Amino acid sequence: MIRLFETHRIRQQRELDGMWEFRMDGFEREYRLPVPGCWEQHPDFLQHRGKGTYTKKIFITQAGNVRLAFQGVSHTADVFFDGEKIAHHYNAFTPFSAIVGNVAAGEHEIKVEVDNTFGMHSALHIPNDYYTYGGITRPVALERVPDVYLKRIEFTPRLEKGRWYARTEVFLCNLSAGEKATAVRTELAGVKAVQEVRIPPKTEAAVTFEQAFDGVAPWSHTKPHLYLLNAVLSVDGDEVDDLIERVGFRTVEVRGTKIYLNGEPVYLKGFNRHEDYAVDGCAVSLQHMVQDMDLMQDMHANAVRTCHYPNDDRFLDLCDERGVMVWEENHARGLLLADMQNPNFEGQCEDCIREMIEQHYNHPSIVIWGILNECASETDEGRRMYQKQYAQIKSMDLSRPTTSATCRHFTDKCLDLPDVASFNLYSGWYIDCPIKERSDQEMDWMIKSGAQNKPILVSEFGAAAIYGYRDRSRCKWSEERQADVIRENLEVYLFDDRITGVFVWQFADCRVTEEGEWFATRARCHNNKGVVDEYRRPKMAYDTVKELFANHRNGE
Ligand code: ADA
Repeated sequence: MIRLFETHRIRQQRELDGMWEFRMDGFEREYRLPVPGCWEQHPDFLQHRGKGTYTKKIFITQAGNVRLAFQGVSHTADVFFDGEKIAHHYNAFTPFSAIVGNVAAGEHEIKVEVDNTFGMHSALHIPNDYYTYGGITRPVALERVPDVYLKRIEFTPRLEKGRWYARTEVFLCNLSAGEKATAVRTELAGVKAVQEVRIPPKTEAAVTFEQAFDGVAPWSHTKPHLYLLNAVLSVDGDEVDDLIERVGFRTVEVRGTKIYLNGEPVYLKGFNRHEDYAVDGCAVSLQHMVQDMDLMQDMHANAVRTCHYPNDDRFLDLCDERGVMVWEENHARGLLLADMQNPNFEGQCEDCIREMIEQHYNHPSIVIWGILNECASETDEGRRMYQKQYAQIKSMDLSRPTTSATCRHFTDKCLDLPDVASFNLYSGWYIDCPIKERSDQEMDWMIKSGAQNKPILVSEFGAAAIYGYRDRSRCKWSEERQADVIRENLEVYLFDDRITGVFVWQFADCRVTEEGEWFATRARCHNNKGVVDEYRRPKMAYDTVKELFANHRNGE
């Protein structure tokens, strides 16, 4: 399943989830592996870094244009159709697609060469405090598209004098060699419209609808009302394609030191969540996504940060349905300037931001775009790159604020750039210091250094505990100590008026890479700061967060 709602009624689409043939470079035998899935789930590849090839035979019943849509391949994919290369894509966490024109009816072969190796070719997937898995890790769909098809939709709602309006942009593509006369019809919340457009050969076009919507219920974290936006494309009078999006009427604004949703100030309280589950790896199943959502909401969270990369559309669909506000960020964690000076870095970040926003623009739950977690924001060269990435986001989406989580304490040079300032601080774990005093120091400095009159979020804080390790001494790594540290931090952050949100690091334990830096020193080669372990077994801190989040603003 690609999305939690049907995206087409006219377009023929089938999902290619299931068993694919597989071979791993350097291994003799052949395998059959599940897609979506990580190859690390197979006992031969438990922590294999290399190149593997997936193949699948498909049968096309009606000749025409075939579109293959990949929601995520970790971390680099080269896609071949009947032996011809049709796509290359870097980054496990953003979707991509490819179209093969005029495919004859009959049997065909899809081949995907997958690479999860580290090296200069990969500036974002590097040895890190999370694991880079290998495989076709998110769903794949095969579609039959006409010569002119609907590429995507951008829905931008706004509230003016108590009345809802929206700009709907429908992007379409003409694959043919001839100009096409088309009509795009939209329907949303009972409001219908149609526009005609002639598209020259081999080009793309967009049609824009500006409309008012009366009687619609807004989307909010307390009442997440959703609507299906249906676009239908006709060519020469025949309905040939369609695309359905699910949207919400909501606005996000920064005014002074607060974040406003539909004109009301909101406080974000939630978790950092890696896409990583004990037996799934990063190919987290829908069942496990739902379990994560149920557990976070049981702890009265109303927000989640997709640390440190764009997430699976299905998880974001769940956030839309449940009213969980999302800080989604591009793919980067803890890159030093030397890492950011990898010649591939800026291009790979630019691609990631573009794909993230184009794919996720319509999720009402996404309320903030983040970039470059704990990267080199203390350097002039780093600042240039932060500036460029914020500018790229603003060129694509003016409807959401921006932020970035810094750990460049007292040295950050980029705090004036984003709309919201955010900091990661591990008082009581990495640094033994009075929490209130240290967070005052942090914010006083941030406010003097660019973050004045901006909302401030605590994007990370927490402590580690080994699940099941209980110790009355409440020593480090015991569940007791983790619960104490989280309590002491929340008792400061939840009640500091200068802070407009907190994200516990982290929701669940996650696997880390053994190669490289100090991550190998992490017990079990996991980041053990989850309030649940990788099997979602709650530690004592689970009830601590539940108690403190529930008591904050009546758990709203
Ligand atoms: C950093 C980083 C997280 C994680 C955390 C930790 O703040 O942003 O990804 O590595 O530290 O557990 O130390």
